[in-house]
Amino acid sequence: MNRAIRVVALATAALSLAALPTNAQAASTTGALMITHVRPNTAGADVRDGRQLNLNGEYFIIKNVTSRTVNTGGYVPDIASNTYGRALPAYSLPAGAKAYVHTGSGTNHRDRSGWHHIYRGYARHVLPNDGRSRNPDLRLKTPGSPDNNTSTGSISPCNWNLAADGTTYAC
Ligand SMILES: [Ca+2]
Ligand SMILES: [Ca+2]
Repeated sequence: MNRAIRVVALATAALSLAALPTNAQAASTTGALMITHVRPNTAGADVRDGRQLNLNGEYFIIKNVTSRTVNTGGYVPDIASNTYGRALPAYSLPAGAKAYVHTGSGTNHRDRSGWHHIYRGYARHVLPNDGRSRNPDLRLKTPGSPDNNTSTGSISPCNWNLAADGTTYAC
């Protein structure tokens, strides 16, 4: 490699390093699905006059990290502070694809931008805005795992501590 080419190569390497996210945490998984982001605190008021608002503005994002389609059915999001979590509905998430997992109701689908949307069908918010008492705040577990606040079956964790209004966090 001559000197000019070497300088260009080094500059390119520096640029790609600068473009990397700077979060101290990094999303991780030991399974087929990984939680990459979370928005625990829906934008605006969560409840007004006893009505739960903007339920689908509360969500977490999962990614299929494999090279094959994965059925999300049965995976257990354990929020680590109770034991009434609902397993994910059946949905075919293509290889490498990402899905918003919304708290409220809707029809599971892929949008025009290529993002997938999965709905849990709750009538209230379920991700704690204040997760300071737990770490992690959310664990994704393999199908059939217990929703019991332990790490049994856990493949991917996410932690956010105190979530600001309408803010998305990297896991
Ligand atoms: Ca919440
Ligand atoms: Ca809010």
